Parts: sequence; structure tokens; C-alpha cells
Amino acid sequence: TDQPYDFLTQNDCASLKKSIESHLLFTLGHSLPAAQPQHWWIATCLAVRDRALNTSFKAMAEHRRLNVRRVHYLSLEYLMGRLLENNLRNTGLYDTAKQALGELGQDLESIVNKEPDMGLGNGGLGRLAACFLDSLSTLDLPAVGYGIHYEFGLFRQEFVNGKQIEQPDAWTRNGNPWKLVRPEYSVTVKLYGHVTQQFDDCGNASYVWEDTRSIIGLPWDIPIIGFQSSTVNFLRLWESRASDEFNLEIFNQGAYVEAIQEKANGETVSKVLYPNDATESGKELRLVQQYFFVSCSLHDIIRRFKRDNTDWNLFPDKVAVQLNDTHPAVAVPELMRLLLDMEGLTWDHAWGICQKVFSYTNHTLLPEALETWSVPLFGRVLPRHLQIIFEINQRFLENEVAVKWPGDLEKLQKLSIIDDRGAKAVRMAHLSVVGGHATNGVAALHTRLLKEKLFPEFDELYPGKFLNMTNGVTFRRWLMVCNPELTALINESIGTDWTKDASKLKALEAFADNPEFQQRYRDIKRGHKVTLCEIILKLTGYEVSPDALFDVQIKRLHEYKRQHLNLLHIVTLYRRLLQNPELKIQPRVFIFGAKAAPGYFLAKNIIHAINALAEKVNNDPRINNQIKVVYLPNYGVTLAEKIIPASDLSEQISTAGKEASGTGNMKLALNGSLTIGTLDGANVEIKDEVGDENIFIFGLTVEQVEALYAKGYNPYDFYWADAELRAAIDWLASDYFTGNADDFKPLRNSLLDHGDPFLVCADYRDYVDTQAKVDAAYADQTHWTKMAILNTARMGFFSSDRTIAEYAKDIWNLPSIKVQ
Ligand code: DL6
Repeated sequence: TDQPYDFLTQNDCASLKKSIESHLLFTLGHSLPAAQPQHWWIATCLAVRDRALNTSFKAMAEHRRLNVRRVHYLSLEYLMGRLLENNLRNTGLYDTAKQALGELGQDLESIVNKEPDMGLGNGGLGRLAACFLDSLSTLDLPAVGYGIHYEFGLFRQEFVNGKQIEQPDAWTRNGNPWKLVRPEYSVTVKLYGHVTQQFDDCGNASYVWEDTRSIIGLPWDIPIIGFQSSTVNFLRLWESRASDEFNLEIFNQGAYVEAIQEKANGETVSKVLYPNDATESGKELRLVQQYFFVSCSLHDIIRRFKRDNTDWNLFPDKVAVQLNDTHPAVAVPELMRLLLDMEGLTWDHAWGICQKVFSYTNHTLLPEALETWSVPLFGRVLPRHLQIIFEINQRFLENEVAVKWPGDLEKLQKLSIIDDRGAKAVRMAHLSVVGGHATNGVAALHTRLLKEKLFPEFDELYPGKFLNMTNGVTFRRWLMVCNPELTALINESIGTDWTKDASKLKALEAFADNPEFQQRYRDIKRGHKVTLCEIILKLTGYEVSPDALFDVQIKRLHEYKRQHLNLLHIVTLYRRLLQNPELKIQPRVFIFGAKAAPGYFLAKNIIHAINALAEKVNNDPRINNQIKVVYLPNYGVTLAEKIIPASDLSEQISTAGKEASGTGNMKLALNGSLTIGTLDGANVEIKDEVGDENIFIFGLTVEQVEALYAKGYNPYDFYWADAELRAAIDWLASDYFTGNADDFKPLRNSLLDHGDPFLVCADYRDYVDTQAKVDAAYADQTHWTKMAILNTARMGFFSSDRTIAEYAKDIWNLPSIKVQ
């Protein structure tokens, strides 16, 4: 940069200070004395953003000079959380900023707390995408993230009389300093209309998609700053705008209101995130959202490609596209359409390109979460794409399935991209597998089940196409930012090499038995527990003790995750304490954090039950504070950063075979919270890493679950056989907790009369008995601390840097580009 701008990009304290001041004065228009904390936050973010942009210019120029291959991560969700502290730590500017703001009479910590969460996702899938972006920049991999600029992110959760109420989350209402609008890269997207076939003089057919409606995609860029790296990548989020500010024709007819209505319709597309991560809502708007962001992104990718290349054969060398679940799967027919109808490529040429470009990550085996779209709906919204999908399917069935299994109609039906058993539907997972060169699961067990149960024929048809990429989390946010005290202790003990190579955390094993290290490790945990106690008091009004065992279950509320199994254990303990006043247990605080999809009745009933139990238990003098229950409202990334370092026990208790991976399990174990869990998802690999003696495993295995279902599962068998289980369920469904015996009947019915689909009753006894082992283990603090330290030491494998390095090598073939 030229001299006059040096203060905008230099990293010394005086420059940073000047830069913050100048943004406060000239960007925000506030004198220093008049500025509010909110303004200081924005000015500080802008000062950091200047520096990020400066790095990005250099990285982009180098990428362009080398005409590099890039990965394009397409995800309908990103759960970014707050960015300021993370960006300051990643750039190494944290202490400088603290000093600069201190000299300006401000406190960095309180400024950091002004930032609202960027909550553009539901749960695991969206947070994984955010961790991946961090690792992509950290590993100097050229990448662009693409998503939707939702005006309203995931709802804000409140409790009224213990029941969940949803409030809108207008995350960007007061402006967001990280995002940068790029109107010059706006894209026009077409929808609806119809397709006609046309012939040229030689009889060649082409297809024209006409009478369409248009929406404009306006891009907002968020810089993604890596840890000590030379690369700043971007997350590009598309906002929808109506194509004409005023539809003149309608306006001239005097229909002003209709014209404005049309404008509002265009803007609806990016209005709201669907608050649902497990079942498909089936709403037309959701299909429109998916197509909108995919089409904008592909236009953007092609624009960048054409800027530096002329030969379409090079497209797969320059472009990798990762489909984060099937939500962006419409990218397959969209790229085909662009190549066929806009660029004039032949079918075979276009298809060859497509298959080399795309790869797909599956994040769930739950049948209800596997996306399908009704054919009539799809055809109405995207008529040309439906044609293309039919042709892809016909060629696939004729040239591949029928060749591999001649005359096998059942195989044709099973593998078809179009499900024609009842009302016709497009199977987006099949489209994604067929349209790309790789499909991956997100944990070893999940990938095995994907191959053996969900896609056995595809696996046979395409040997080597299915890969495992066990998830990971960024250790920047989930250790260095959320637990700076533990980070400092680790650095002091084993140096800082682990920050670039997480496997080096293993060196901590040598300290597991060291009394002084143990004491400091415990003190750090206790410090976080004290902070969490304050948060709990503020958010719930309940006072809890930092000396109790903090037992944590934080994740979306879903029956398969079995918060109600945890609930039954607490009811059991409560009852035991009441029935035996002499009973002494390790005091425990049960901490929950979870949002339920607004239309998910039973999940909301479970939330209500936990809150009702909390109210009773926490106010019952008879149990002498031995147990407390708290449900923290509005669980999200920022709250997680406070809960995770304070946790002693991590609840990972899904029915085996249902949780694809989990990533909270990794964050908690990294921070020395021992897992109580089933052999599900990544728990299996966590157990392998930390060792059987440092984890509490219980419950049915996948094979036992299958056998039980096959035999015919009857929850009443367990209910009648176990007096404590029976009492827990019946007590919960009595009028004891709320005064109304009907309140938790739905929960009771689901566990008994509706067949207990997630085997809560079957796993109850082993769970409760394993919890007793936890209680005994916690009594020996020396040994418990040793186990916790070994968990931290052995979690290196679960760094998202490792995961992303594997994607880069085995799926994307993407080299790292260091910029001078
Ligand atoms: O892969 C990220 C994350 C896994 O850790 C969770 O186990 C899994 O439930 C979650 N899947 C989804 C499914 N959404 N859809 N479709 O969020 O992905």
C-alpha cells in the first residue's frame, strides 16, 4: 500500500489505534466522547477488516496470477457466531487491539461482547461449514464459501412458563461491519415459466426457457481470516432483490401497490432461514431458495473462470464444488443447463465436466431428512431443470444400471433419481451421488452405514466413490478463543507447535499425572465454571455451585439425540434422593441448551418437561442442592463458547446409528469434558483416540439396535421389567410437575404407546448405571483430572485442519498456495 494508507494496514498499536479512531470519526460519524460501545465495536471490526482486505488483495492477485484451482463450498447454512475475537486471535492482533482500545479508554472484552451472533444455520451442518472456512484459510487453500444472506437467521428462543417461544433474529439490524456489498457481481436468476424446443436450419434441437420470473442476487462478502496464514478467503452470501425497482408497466397502469408487492415477493427469497435441520419442510420457497443461491454461485464461478480461461476442458481443473448435503444439489442440473443452453456444449462434454466438478457430503441417514421434491412442484419452479434431470436419469439407468444388472427392474427402481413408487419425486441424494465424482460420510461409522445401508448398490456400481471424511472442529475457536487460559497452560507446557499441527497436543500426555499441572488444569476449569454460574444466574435466575459436576447436553432438540433419556435419568435421581434422604451423590448441575424446530411438537414438549423438572428440583429443599437443572435459553455459538470450557461431562447419547458424527462431542472432549455416550457417530472414533478407560460408553450398538427392531421392539417390555423406569415415566406424566397431568402425556405416549422409536426405554438401564459410574469416578478428582487431561491431549485428530487437509488431498486435489 502507499504511505498515506499505512495506518490502515499496519499492525502496530499506534496504527491500529489511529485506524479505529478514523473509522469512528469518518465512517461512523461519531466524536470519540459521544461514541457508544456499539460504535467502538463497529470501528474495531472495520480496522481489522481493512487489514484482512489488504491481505486478501495480495492473496487474490497471487491466485489469479497462478490461475489456481479453487474449491467452492456450497452450503445453505453457516453458523459463524461472533467474528471479532476470532479474527483478532487469528491475526495475532488481540493484545495490540486490547492495548490500542485501552489507550482510547475502552475495554476490548466488553466491545467483543457487543457483537451479535451471525446465526445463519441450524446446528451441526452449519457450524461445520464455519469451521471448514476457518481451516481453508488457515491451510492457505483457495476457496470461496457460498450461501444465503438471510435477513432473519435462526430464531431467538425464549421460554414462557417453561415453553419455547420463537422470536425473530434480525442479526443485521444495526449493521454488520464484516460484510461488504458487491453490486457489480450481482446475478439475475430465472424461475418458473416454460420450455420450448427450437430447431436450427440443420434440425438441431435447442431449448428455450421463457416467460420466466427474475430475481436479482446481490452478493455480500465476509472475509475469512485464517490462523497465521497468508490467505483471506471470502464467504459470499446472496441477498435476493426484485428484478425491477418499479415494475413500470404495472405502475403505469396505476397498480402501484401490485408493483410494490412484486418487489416484496422478490425479496422474500432470502428473508428467512428454515429453522429445521432434520426434516424437509417441503415448502416451495425452500426450493426457490436452494436454486437461487446455487444459480447465483454457479454464475459467479463461471464468470471468474471465463475471466482467466477460454477452454471449457479446463473447467474441472480450476473448479471444485462441494455440495454440503443435498440442499445445493440442484447445482447439478443448473451447471448442465448453463453448459448446454448458454455455452452450447454437447451433452457428453457437459456431463463429463459436471461429474469431475461436484462432490457431495451426506450428513444424515435419517430417512425423513433425505430430501425429495415432488415432480410437479419441481417442474413448475424449474421446468428446464426437470427436463435435464429426466435425461440424466434416463441415461444413468440405461447406460449404467441396466448394463450392470441387465433385466433387473427392482434395481432400476431402487437407484432411479426419480422415485415413481407413489407420487413422483426427485431424489436429491441420488442426483448428488450420480452427478459427482465423490460422496463422503462424516464419521467412520456413518460412512460404513452409508455404504452398507443407504447406498449399497451405488457403492457396488461406483467402487471407490464413497469416502469417509471424519468431521473436525477448528481449535482456534473451540480452544484458543473460548479457553485462552487452558491454551496458555498448554503453550507453557509443550510449546505452540500444536497450534499448527494439532496432533502435537499428544505431548500433554506427559503431564497427565503431574500434580501441579493437574491443579492448574482444575483451577482453569473451575474458573470457567464460576463464569458459567454467573451466566446461569443471569439467564435463568437459578443459583448453582461451581463445585458441582457440570453435566452438559447442548445440541439441537431431537428425539434421536435423546434429551428425554437424560431427563429420565434426572427424574430417577430426584426420586432416589427423595426416597432415601441419607443418599449422598456428587452434587451435579444438569445443563441443557437446545432449540427445537418451531413445528416439532414433541421436541417442544421435552423442553417444557425439562423446564418443569428444573423448577421443581431447584426449589425443593429436601434434596439439599445435590442436583440442579438448568435450561439455558437461546443456545448458539456464543453461549457454547461459555458452556464448553466449563463442562465436566458431555452427553452424547443418541440412538446408535442415528447421529452421523456430532461435533459438539469433539469440542467438549477437547476442553476436558469426559464423554458419556453411545457407540454412535464420531463417539466411536473419540473412544478409539482417548482410550476405553477415559470415556463412559453405554447402550445398544448399531447391530443390537437393528436386531431389536427386527425382533419387534416393545418399550413396554422394558417398562414393566424396570420399576425405576416405570416410576420415572409415570411420575413425569402425573400432575406433580406442573399441576396438570396432561402436560407431558405426549412424551409418555411417544415412549410407550407410540413405540419409542429411538429406544429410550431400551437404553435407560445401562445409561442410569453408567451415570452411577460417572458419579463414582468424579469423587476421585485426581483420577478424573487425569482422564480430562488425556482427553485434551488425544483430540488432535478432530481438528478441522486435518479434515480439510483430507478433503483437499482425496476429493478436491487442491494445493495450498502460500502468498509472500
Ligand atoms: O456433519 C455435521 C453434522 C453432524 O455432526 C451431525 O451428526 C448431523 O446430524 C448433522 N446433520 C444435519 C442434517 N441436516 N441435513 N440434512 O444437520 O451434520
